[in-house]
Amino acid sequence: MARATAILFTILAVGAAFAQEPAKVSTAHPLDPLSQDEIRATVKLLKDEKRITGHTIFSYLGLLEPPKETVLAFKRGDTIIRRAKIVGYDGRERIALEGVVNLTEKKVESWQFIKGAQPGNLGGLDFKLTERIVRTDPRWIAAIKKRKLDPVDVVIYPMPVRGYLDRKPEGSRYVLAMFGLDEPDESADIPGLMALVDLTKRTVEWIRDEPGLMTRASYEHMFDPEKIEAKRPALKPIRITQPEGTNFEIEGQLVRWQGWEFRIGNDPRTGLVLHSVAYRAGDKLRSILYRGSLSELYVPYGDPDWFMMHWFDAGEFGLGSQSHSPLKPLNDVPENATLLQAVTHGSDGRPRTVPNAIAIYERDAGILWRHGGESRRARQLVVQSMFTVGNYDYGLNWIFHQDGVIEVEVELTGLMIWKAVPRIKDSASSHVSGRPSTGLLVAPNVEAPNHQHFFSFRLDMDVDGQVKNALYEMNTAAIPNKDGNPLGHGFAMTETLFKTEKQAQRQVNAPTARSWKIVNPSVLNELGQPSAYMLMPMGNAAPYALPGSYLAGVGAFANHHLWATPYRPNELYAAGTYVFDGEPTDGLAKWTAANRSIEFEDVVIWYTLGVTHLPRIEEWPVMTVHKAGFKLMPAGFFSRNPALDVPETEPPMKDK
Ligand SMILES: [Cu+2]
Repeated sequence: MARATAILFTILAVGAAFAQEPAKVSTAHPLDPLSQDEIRATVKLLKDEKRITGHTIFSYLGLLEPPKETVLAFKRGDTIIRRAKIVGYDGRERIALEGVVNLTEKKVESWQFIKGAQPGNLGGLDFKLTERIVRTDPRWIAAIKKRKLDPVDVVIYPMPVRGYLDRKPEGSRYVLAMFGLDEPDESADIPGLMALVDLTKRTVEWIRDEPGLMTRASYEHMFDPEKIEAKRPALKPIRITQPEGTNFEIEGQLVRWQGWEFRIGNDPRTGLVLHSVAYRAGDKLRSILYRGSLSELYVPYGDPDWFMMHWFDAGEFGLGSQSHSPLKPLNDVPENATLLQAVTHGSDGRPRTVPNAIAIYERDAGILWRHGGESRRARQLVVQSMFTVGNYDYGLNWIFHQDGVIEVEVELTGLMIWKAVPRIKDSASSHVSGRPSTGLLVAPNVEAPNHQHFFSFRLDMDVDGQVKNALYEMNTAAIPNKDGNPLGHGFAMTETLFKTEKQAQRQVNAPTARSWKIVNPSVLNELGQPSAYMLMPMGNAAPYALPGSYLAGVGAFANHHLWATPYRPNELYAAGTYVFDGEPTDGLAKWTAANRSIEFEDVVIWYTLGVTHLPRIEEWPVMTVHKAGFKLMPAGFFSRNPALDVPETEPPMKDK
């Protein structure tokens, strides 16, 4: 079993909103993340009112964003009502709770216990509890001794059940416990042995004890920062400095650059959030994206023996709280980066500061445009953050271009999870035999299994205004001969309006150059075309969980690349609020069952970006970064190339 899994469950909860600059009334905004003081005040109020006890674990403690109308109507200096949203778990009563605290009026506005719901992001609770329950179970002790092992040497890996169980008593929190050895120099899985643990009743419900050959894998070939030798001579430096200063301005959470204006936020669950993304043309600020964020990150594994190995990294491990990883200057980010800290919460409800949590920097981006001898150099603005979730590291970058393009990029790096296998070499024929492969041997006795990563992005598009956006699909195909294409070379693009949620559940399709467009028909450009932004897919992947399988249900959002919903402020997480036990109470599949209208509504689009990861030996013992992403591109928003006015790059002043 994967050693990294233990890390997943033992990560100390650190907490992420950005630290506010010294309080200036003028820059305060309703979308500012909660400050340290606000987090403290929330918990103090809950304690004073005896709503929480020492057994309360905070799964989520962050800003409850004000209603959209309030934000849109906000003017500097207006009174701001601040609210905190809480999702927690009472570790003694073992029940989920949800609440809202009005920090301005110092009162609890709502408080309820959610029977049957199982929050994630509980710090080490599941791990610690599983340890205690399993280690005292006589059946488990007997099974270990039967294998001539000492229970003290055995490590326990609790895995979420993810809907694997046909039925379970309502309210019980379950984990599947797997077992292994973790010695200083080697590691092993204990195949055939598994326990289903009821954390609520604190019992081992069953033990599965089947024969299996234990294989040991040496740590010799594993990633170990201590053993990395820098054998190459250090490279002569490339200096990336901006002696005349940056071209962007930061004011509180507001960033301005090359016509772009947006606010930086942070969600304890989904990490970096961009708010109110707009483009300034003269004195007119044109809205594009009201709110853009990740909504879930789902990682299913393809090894049939590892039926429990699937993760929901946002809902379970808090990308903006316990998984938020500080950026390392000069390595994660270039020399000219501005680094911001973030404030978030720990599972104990205390505020935590993540240093260097978000980087903002300009970078050279090659040629912007060119014809003949006339050309311009492109500059981009990158907003970067990283998350470490167990064995994996993810980058999330929002990249602003000078031509109105917003690029969303994810970076995948870190360590591949691995399992111990008997073989120490692969034969050359294994690549030509047609034998299906569910993983790759990456070191003697070490196999990295096939898996996938599905990022769901929630994009609340407000193209030139909040309401009456419409979603179209564009497909390109050959024109039939009979339709005026007698020579057979003609092709045409067709736009299709989606009127309902179900019509808008779509897949990428390279042969028809499929893309989607969010159109505001009430705003026209100089040529009479409606203002629009298109979502341009790049690479993508489809999930392999068979229809009807337990995993296809819990990972339903990955079944479509595109979803669309009418804006609802509380519909934030594609896989649902409660992903831990695979029985979400909400999420895209459930909301869209109502098949609501999305025609000329305040449309929210959801894009599933998938990566099918078939391990390569060159990704061992640590993966070089793999990038994936998509673009939001203006398509009628402007009346010509908006980057036409970018000036030619001149030599720096001192070189003249
Ligand atoms: Cu991967």
